[in-house]
Amino acid sequence: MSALVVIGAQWGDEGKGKITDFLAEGADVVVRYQGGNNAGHTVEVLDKKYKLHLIPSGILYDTKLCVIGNGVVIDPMAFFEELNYLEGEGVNVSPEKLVVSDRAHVIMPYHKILDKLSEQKRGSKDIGTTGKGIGPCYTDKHERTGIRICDLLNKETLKEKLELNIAAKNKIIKEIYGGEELNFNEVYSKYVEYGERLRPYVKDTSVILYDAIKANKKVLFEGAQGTLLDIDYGTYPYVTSSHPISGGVCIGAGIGPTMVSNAIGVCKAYTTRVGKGPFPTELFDEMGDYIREKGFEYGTTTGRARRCGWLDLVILKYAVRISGLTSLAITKLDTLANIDKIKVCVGYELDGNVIDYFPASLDDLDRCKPIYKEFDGWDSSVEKAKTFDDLHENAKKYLRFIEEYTDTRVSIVSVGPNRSQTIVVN
Ligand code: 2SA
Ligand code: GDP
Ligand code: MG
Repeated sequence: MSALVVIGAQWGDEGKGKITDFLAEGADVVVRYQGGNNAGHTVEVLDKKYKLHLIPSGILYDTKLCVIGNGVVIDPMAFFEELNYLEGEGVNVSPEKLVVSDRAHVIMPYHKILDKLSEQKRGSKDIGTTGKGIGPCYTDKHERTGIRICDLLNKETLKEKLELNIAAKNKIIKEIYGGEELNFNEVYSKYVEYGERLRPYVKDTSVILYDAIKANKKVLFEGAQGTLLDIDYGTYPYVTSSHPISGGVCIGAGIGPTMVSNAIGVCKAYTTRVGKGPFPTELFDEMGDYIREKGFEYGTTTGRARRCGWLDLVILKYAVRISGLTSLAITKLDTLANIDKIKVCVGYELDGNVIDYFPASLDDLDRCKPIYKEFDGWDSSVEKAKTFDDLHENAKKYLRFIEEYTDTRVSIVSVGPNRSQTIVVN
C-alpha cells in the first residue's frame, strides 16, 4: 500500500503546503480530507509564490490528480475564486485533474454570517476563527441539516433543504444576534448556478481513491491546520471543527486505516499559533517579534500576526502518538539562524511536578510552566545546505535531539520557502 499522510504537528502553518508540494512529485494523487478555505498553504516554486486554500497542493504539477474529499467543507464561491486565480497563473484546473466529493458539505452564506456573529458574541472569549463559516458548516453536518455537494446538483432537493435552513438560520440571525436576514431566492439561484458549474468536478471520490491505492498508485493526503487544532485532541474549545490528525483521513476521504502506510508530521523549528487559546512556550519579548519578522509569521488566509514561541517537544511527542507519525519534516531551520541560544521545551512543571504529557484541561495547561533545554545556535549557512551533512553542526545536534526526544526519525529538513530548499535525510 502506498498512501502517505502529511499532517501539521503543531497549531498549523508548519509548512504543510511546501512539504506536500515537494512530496507530490513522487505521488499520483493528492487529497485534502478536512477543513476548508480556512487553510492557507503556501508553495514557492522558482520565483513564484502560490497561496492555496481549498485546492490540494499537488495542483501545480500537470500530471497529478487532486481530490477534495468528503470531509472537506466547500465554499463554492471560494472554490471558483481559487480556480480563477490558479488559471490566471497558468495552472491547469480542469475536471480531469481536480475532483470534488459528492458527499462534501457546502458552506452557505448563513454559515459565514453566523461564524462572525457568534465570534462577536463571545467577546473576549472569542476563538479567533478565520470567519470562513467552517464551524457553523460542520455544526449543521453533525446536526444532520447540512447541504451536501450532491444536493446542489438537484434543484428540488436543494430547494427543500434550503427553505428549511434559511427559515431556521434567519430566526437565529435576527432573534439572537439582531442581524440582517437572508433572502431565499437570492441564495437559491446563486447555489443552483454553483451546482451547475461544479457538476463536471463532482465524483464519488472514495471509489477513485480505493481504486488508485489498489492499483499501487501513490496517494498523498494533505492535512490542513494542525494536531492542536483538532476538535478532539486540540486545545478545545480553541480549535477548528474538523480532524487535522492522521485519523481524519479515513473518515474524511473514505478509505480504511489498513490502506495508510505512513504519516509524516510537519513541524517548525519553533512554534506559532494564530487565533486565541493556550500556548505554553509563547514569547512575549523581542525574541518573539524577531522570529515573527524573520519567519514572516502572518496568516496566509487572514493576514493576522501569528504568535511565536520556542519549539515545544511535549506537543511534538503528543502529535507523534496521536497520529502514529512515522517520520518528521522539520521546517524553517533558517528562521532560527543567528540566534545565539535556542530553547526547546522538554517538559512542563505543573503544581510542583514535572510532566511530559499534554493536559486536556485548559486550567491545568494554564498552570504549566515550560522546562527548557538550551542549544547553541547556527548561522545562515543552513539556507544553502543541500544535504544533512552540509548543515551547521549545532543545527544537526538540534535535529538529533528532536529525533531522540520523540523517538521519531527526521526524514525532511526545510531550510527556506522554496521547493529547492528541501533536504531529504537518508
Ligand atoms: P476556524 O476558522 O473555525 O477553522 O478557526 C478555528 C481555529 O483554527 C485556527 N485556524 C488556523 N490556524 C492556523 N492557520 C490556519 N490557516 C491560515 C494560515 C490562518 C490565517 O494559513 O495562516 O490566515 O489566519 C488556520 N485556519 C484555522 C484559527 O486561527 C482558530 O484558532
Ligand atoms: P501551511 O499552512 O502549513 O501550509 O503553512 P503556511 O503556508 O500557512 O505557512 C508557512 C510559511 O512558511 C509559508 O510562508 C511558507 O512559504 C514558509 N516556509 C515553509 N517552509 C519554510 C522554510 O523552511 N523556511 C522559511 N523561511 N519559510 C518556509
Ligand atoms: Mg497555513
